[in-house]
Amino acid sequence: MLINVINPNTTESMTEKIGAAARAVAAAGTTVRAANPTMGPASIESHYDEALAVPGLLEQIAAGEAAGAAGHVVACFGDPGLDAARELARGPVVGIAEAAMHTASFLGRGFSVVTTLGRTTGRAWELAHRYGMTGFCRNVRACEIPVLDLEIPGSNARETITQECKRAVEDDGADVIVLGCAGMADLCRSIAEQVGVPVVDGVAAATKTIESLVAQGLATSTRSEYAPPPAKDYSGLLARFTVGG
Ligand code: 2AL
Repeated sequence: MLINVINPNTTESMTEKIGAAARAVAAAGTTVRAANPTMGPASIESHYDEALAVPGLLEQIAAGEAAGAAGHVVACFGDPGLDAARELARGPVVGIAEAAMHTASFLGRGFSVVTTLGRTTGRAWELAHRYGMTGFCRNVRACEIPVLDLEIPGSNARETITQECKRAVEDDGADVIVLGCAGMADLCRSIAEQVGVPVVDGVAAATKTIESLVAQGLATSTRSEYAPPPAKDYSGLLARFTVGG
């Protein structure tokens, strides 16, 4: 099966990291297409970034569909464009925040999210509410690390994030840690070793969730809200997003 794993920002080094995290857990028969948009923000850490990342993300959903993808992963912790992606795709679409939170809920009574900037914590809480996870989500903690700092070799991001995870265990009573950014995927194992509780990377969790849904023959319901969008013209810079043209 082909899984389309989309980094919705345009930073290729992060896309490579995300692809490696997905391939590390993928089954023998799974091929991962790791891609990012050619237009949009270099990282997603504001509502403005998130809104403007969505058109490029939807183009990559369409490209994955054309390549025959059985399912899609939206690999940004704000789960941007998830509903729109579900309207476009035939197979299932899973966001890394929803996959990570659900996976964490299987592993303990409560989890804390450890993320990048404080300004992204409101979105993470909003997603916890949406996914029915407030009974499990003990806290959302920020490290005040900008997303692109995770791409700087030799930065002290790993140490800062590890310390925040330790505080989450001690101060929040978290049984499980959820990493709050796709750019943290490569740090998951080493942080888990140092923190001593399960640490969930959403890229791995979402990739395995897609494999599971596809293996069960399950795809998004098209009964109502997630039916394909109605045909209509789009104009100006968005003319190529015209539906049914
Ligand atoms: C993210 C993420 O996963 N990718 C990105 O560009 N921003 N999330 C975050 N909380 O900063």
